[in-house]
Amino acid sequence: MPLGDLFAGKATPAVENLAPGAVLLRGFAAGKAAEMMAALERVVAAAPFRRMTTPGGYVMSVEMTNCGQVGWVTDRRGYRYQVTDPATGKPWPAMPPEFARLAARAAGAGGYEGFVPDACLVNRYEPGARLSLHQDKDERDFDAPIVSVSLGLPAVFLFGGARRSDPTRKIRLESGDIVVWGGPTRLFFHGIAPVADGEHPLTGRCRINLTFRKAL
Ligand code: MD6
Ligand code: FE
Repeated sequence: MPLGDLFAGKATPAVENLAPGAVLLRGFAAGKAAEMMAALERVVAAAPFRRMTTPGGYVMSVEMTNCGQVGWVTDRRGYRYQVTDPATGKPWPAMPPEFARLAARAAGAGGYEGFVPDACLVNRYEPGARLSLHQDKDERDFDAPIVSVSLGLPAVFLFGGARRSDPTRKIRLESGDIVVWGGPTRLFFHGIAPVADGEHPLTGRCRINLTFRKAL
């Protein structure tokens, strides 16, 4: 199948290589954005957004929730994946099939066939919220990529290198953009600059990011 067919309604795929192992698929999720938001509403009804505390005692500006077999959490005891939502004591809601399908399709377009995520961390940014430079290293399997879907307000993705002190590139992410990130870049530092105020027809006054991982 031509790669272009993977992009619903688009003649030309916009695959942008960020670095060996990392690609930006502009607009890849645009045709599925409303469906994703509808599924997300059902997730959030069972596992509401909340602001978590870092091990250092800071309350994060980004609100988070999860779906899938395990969810990423942080508190004074550290960062980890766990089966239950600490806010409800119940297992995280199952990953909606449309989430898993989109993530697998995007991973394939980025060169990672057979991606089966078991965790989806959902980030919600109100204007001013940010995510400081970090590595995603709480997963057991660094061979699998991370697939990151942006919805709603745009943001500036800070894309660094293997060391915290490496220079960062600034990449504007719009609603429907997907970053697939693995291989040699899997442990690169990255973050999100403070989100600018605005209104988006899909989400209102916020940005939503879904990151799909193979954590187990
Ligand atoms: C965000 N994303 O876009 C935060 N991590 O809101 C991440 O932290 C991230 O986009 C690993 C791989 C891709 C990402
Ligand atoms: Fe991350």
